Amino acid sequence: MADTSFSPVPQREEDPGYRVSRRNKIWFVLGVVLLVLVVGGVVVWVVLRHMKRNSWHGRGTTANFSLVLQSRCSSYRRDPQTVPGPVDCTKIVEAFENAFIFKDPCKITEEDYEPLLKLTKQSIPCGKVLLWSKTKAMAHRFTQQRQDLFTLEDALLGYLADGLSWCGFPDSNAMNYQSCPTRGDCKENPVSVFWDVASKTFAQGACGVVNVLLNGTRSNAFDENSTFGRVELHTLKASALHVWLLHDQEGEPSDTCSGSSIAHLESIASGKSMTFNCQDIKSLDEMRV
Ligand code: N1C
Repeated sequence: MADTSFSPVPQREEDPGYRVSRRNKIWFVLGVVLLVLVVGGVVVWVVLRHMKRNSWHGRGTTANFSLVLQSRCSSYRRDPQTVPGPVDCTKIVEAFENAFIFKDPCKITEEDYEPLLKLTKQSIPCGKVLLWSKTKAMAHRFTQQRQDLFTLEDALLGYLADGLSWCGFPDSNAMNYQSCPTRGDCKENPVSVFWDVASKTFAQGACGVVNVLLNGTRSNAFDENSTFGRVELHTLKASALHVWLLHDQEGEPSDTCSGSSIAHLESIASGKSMTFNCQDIKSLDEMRV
């Protein structure tokens, strides 16, 4: 017969050893729950951050953005007489970056670029501005040959930014190299606001006859929604507008100086008391500026 006198049924609640081990168990479970919550939180944070970096539909910031700006700034060689005072490239790069670093890439304002605009102020001589719309490569080819003429990209401000992409984050000083917002994502994105304010400033400074190279292979050579139609035309304070409408060497033109889109452009120019002229051309050699 088993002797039960030396193995009493344990008095669970009263046994101090039992109480300690139960408390330990509770602490252990709480610890595990806390750990799971912390690890889960970190994972969710990393995933959300990654999604946020990749959530826009445009190209991410150009690699080595600051270095590219710095080297473009120091290699800028156009008539130095157009730039008032010495150019401080370190300050210019800093002002460019401060316009979008640590900011929501959908809430950029023209004021954000104000310091950069001040540092890159440039006065182009009267009659020497060439605007363009849907003819970027041709316009640049032309001003390569004619160093006295300036597109926005021949001015320091446009030269710095041409072809680049940039944006940041509201809560960090990093640049987003994965993706940046397009106009479709949000209108107030760093790149769109930049080109709008740069184009506005450039057009405001133009005087005398302003030339614009438009694309005659498009059905609407003058497009009211383009930067030229939406921003530049309305800010011009010049005395005259000369349109060069470039066509293909062969084939029928899609739009001409006598077409309705140019007539519309003429009516806007006349409303601003600007003399208006339009010339159909088949080659840049015909441009007599
Ligand atoms: O919308 P657009 O042309 O009519 O803009 C061209 C017009 C030019 O006269 C320039 O002064 O506006 C200025 N401008 C630039 O200089 C420029 N460089 C690069 C406007 N946009 C510029 N970009 C980029 O090309 C920018 O991303 C913008 O959205 C396009 C506009 O090109 P477009 O439609 O052919």
